[in-house]
Amino acid sequence: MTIVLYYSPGACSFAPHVVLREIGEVFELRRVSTADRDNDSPEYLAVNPKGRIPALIINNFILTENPAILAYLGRKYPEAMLYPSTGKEDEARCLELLAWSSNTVHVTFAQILRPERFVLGATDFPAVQSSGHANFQRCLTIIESHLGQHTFAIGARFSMEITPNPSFTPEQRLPVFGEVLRLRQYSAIC
Ligand SMILES: N[C@@H](CCC(=O)N[C@@H](CS)C(=O)NCC(=O)O)C(=O)O
Repeated sequence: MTIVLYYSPGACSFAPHVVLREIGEVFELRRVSTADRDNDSPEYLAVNPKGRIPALIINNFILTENPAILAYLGRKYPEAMLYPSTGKEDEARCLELLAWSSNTVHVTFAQILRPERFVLGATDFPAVQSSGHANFQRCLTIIESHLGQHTFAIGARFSMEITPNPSFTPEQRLPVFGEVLRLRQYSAIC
């Protein structure tokens, strides 16, 4: 089995990176720096034509999009107990959180860090960025109200639902204390 994770420092590839380490399989990290626009290179576009990080290759199977990557790894390695592969409400709840992290929370960071994705003129960038900050605060309020009562995002142990975004690194204020404590051990990776 060969496993390769394409990552960029500080990017949302942090989530599958943590999950792969939790799983304990040997894997290769390939750095594709979004800051240096390595993700626009022909070599990387041949892996992921969308030009986004992360991408995972297991043997010859290439997979992109964090919710898909995380759910796939969770199902493939049930012994790591990071994902409830039950086909029931707990799995639906997990997928709900993974999807929301990717399609809503992550987008607030894109507004702040990549405003050119949303408007063409640089004069409008500050407005997009302000909106991104406000949207992220709204996400934090939702996280607080829905998850703040619990030690972990789902169930009674560390799992993958809270990892899909670099906003969820230990440096950030987060109410899900168990997850934050566990993630602290990964403060040296990104
Ligand atoms: N929907 C994708 C989003 C991936 C994404 O946008 N990743 C960022 C890094 S956190 C990226 O590749 N940015 C490069 C760019 O914007 O050019 C997912 O959930 O995996």
